[in-house]
Amino acid sequence: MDYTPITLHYFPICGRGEPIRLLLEDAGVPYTESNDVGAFKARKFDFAEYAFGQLPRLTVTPPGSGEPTHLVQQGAILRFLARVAGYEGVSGDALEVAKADMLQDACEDLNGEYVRMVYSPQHDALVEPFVKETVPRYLGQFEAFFAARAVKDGFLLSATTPSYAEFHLLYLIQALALFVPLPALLEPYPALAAWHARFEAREGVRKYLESGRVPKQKNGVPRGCEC
Ligand SMILES: N[C@@H](CCC(=O)N[C@@H](CS)C(=O)NCC(=O)O)C(=O)O
Repeated sequence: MDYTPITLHYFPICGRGEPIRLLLEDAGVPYTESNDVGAFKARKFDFAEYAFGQLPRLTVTPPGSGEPTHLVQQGAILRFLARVAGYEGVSGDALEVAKADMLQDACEDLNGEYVRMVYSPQHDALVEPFVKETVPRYLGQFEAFFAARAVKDGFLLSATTPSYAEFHLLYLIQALALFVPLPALLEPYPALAAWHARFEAREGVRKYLESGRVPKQKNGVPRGCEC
């Protein structure tokens, strides 16, 4: 990949940084990470550095220029990496790519519901409906989405390589598992469970998950903590 050196700027948690880390790790792309929250807070209104005042940010170096470029917005960063690291499926057909975009937007909807629950001061009252209604609704949809597209042995767009959106879903399953532990979380969803097992067995993903480098906290609140 020609855009090195690459730096991921994010909080020292999983959150929106984790799908990006997972894709970089799966691709074997070297990157460094900066968790300098102080620098972000001091400069977040510098729109040349943080176009929309938020993290994650991926700083990449276009080939031949030597001038770093700052990319923001999780979905845009993932799509950029998909293009340059070969995660757009076999055909690159617009309708095929749209399947990944559909999954990404559905993941974004689930992430919105998850984040509202986990960060809410009313969290204790929101957990039960989240677990009993929200989680089965989304996971049932993902199951049908995968089953209808014959994601039997491989991934959404390819037998061998996940789409960028599947890294988002992988992270969300890890986050949901804080509330409904695996394997029970995926037991009612055989296509999703098989996909998840295949995904976690991928060499780069497995090495990363076993590396001790995965942030201890899923989110920026104690209930998003695994320890
Ligand atoms: N739409 C943005 C949302 C980014 C976002 O919500 N960032 C949060 C952390 S996950 C943030 O930077 N919060 C600190 C702040 O807004 O000052 C994306 O997808 O990247």
